[in-house]
Amino acid sequence: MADLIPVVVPPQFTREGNTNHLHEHKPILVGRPYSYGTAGFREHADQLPFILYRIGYLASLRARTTGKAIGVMITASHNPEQDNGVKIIDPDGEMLAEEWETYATELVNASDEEFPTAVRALETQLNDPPLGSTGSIVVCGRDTRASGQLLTQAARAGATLFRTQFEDRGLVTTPQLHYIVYVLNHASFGPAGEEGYYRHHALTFKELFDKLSKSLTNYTPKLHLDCANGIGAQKMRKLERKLPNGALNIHFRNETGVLNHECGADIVKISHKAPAGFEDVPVNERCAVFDGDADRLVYFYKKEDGQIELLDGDKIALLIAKFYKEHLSSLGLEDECTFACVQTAYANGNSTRYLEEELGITPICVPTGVKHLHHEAAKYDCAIYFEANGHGTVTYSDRFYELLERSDSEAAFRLRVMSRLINKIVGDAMADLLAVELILRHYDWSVQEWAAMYEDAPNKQIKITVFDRAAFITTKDEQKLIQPGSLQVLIDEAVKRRGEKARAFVRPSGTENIVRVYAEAASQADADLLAAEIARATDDYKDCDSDS
Ligand code: 16G
Ligand code: MG
Repeated sequence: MADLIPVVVPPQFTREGNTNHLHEHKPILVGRPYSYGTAGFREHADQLPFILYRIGYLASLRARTTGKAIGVMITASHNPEQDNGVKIIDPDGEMLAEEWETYATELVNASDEEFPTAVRALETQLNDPPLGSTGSIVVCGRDTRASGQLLTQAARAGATLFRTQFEDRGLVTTPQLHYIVYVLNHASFGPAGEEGYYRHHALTFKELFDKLSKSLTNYTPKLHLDCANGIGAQKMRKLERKLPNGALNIHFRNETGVLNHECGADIVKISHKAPAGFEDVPVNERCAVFDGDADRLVYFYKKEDGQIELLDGDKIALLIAKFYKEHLSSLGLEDECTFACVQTAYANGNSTRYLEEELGITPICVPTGVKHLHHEAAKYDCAIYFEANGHGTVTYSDRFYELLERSDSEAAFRLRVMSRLINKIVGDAMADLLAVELILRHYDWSVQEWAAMYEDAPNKQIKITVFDRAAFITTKDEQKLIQPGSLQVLIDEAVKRRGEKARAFVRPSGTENIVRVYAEAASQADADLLAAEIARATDDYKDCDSDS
């Protein structure tokens, strides 16, 4: 039997209460067990030091097991400034493998007394991966939240418990850390580190930009960018400086105020309103919006009537899908190359219809959360995946790239460069923005022409706090409830009453103890009424318990 490794757990990191790095004792306020959800662990920052310590350790174990670089990203994305969170990035730049999510949940929920035993059990189960194996390293990054520094120290303490190398990369966007980890493990992909990220994206952008026509009638390089007062502001400025002169004229907004406060992709998508700080932006001008860690992108423009026209993740997906589909057709690669567009239940019904009817692409619907979309997309030679909320990218196989390399046509060149530009590792607001801008330039389209691809079906979302979200179980595509079955009957009846164009579903959130209601209908008034009716019905089930 493998030797047991002695574990010394610093007393400051406990389940019942912990002392932070300032030696203040903090009781753990969360009554429920912690769980590694779709976005890792997310809590009020005060709750997180002991979690970071344990996750730092788990990341080092993952690094030792794989002999590779593993990422630890400290962010709570679009949540308020006082929250924070952590997720682990696997060697291919992907989200943590599912069985390791279970280990993470177990380790974090172990009491102080149980923790050393849990660690030993895990080490034994994994055949005691060697200490300090070549290549194994934990690379940590954080967004601009004030708590990030303290939490990095906690991650370092956990990661170095068994002498694993730990590197603090400081302030980075979430996709930048994914890129850094990927390149550390795949040196041939591109230039390393944060500087390498800028070089790779700026050079690739220039390659395509140089080939596109400069005599444009409808596209203009002027763009207003809402940075959500987050990390995207400083990083996009760095990238912009490296772009060819005149390629983009970005007016940066919301760079240094309170993170995500009345701005950012989440608020614009959900409220359908322009972010704060955009009062003086003229109507019809193109505006783009990042979220707090710059892995989500949506666009909008202000209309004469004071409303905004939102171009969300679905519109971005369809713009990119159109570009890819047309290029693949012109190269005669439609049969040879498997191609798909992956969406979730939140994709607007009219985007799905446009994909099928206008572009001839059968959409694939998977559960919410980037990892589900990414895993599905990876099954194809080339796939575009986007959530309506703005997370998404294009993935492609080595074979796809080889097929393109066989041709020296302009179309093959454009697809090759576009594929390298978009961050195939993970959805990336900065890379997606560059891709969208080049595609608009290619078509010489104004933002209005892009918006006119299809009109969004009116829709409404409502959230309902429940006792136990695990009591709500859906089918795989999340469009129907399996449990409570009687609630699904009510939903079906309500949808039927609102006519042919109506659609609605209820699903438990993967990030909060709530369920979400989504409704679409022929008019906004109908969508609002349908959502309200289903919300009322759902409310009657809010005390359901998954055990009963
Ligand atoms: C997380 C997911 C996002 C998903 C959202 C859904 C990642 C990186 N993020 O933010 O993809 O749309 O959760 O939240 O996977 P919900 O389950 O609360 O609706
Ligand atoms: Mg985010």
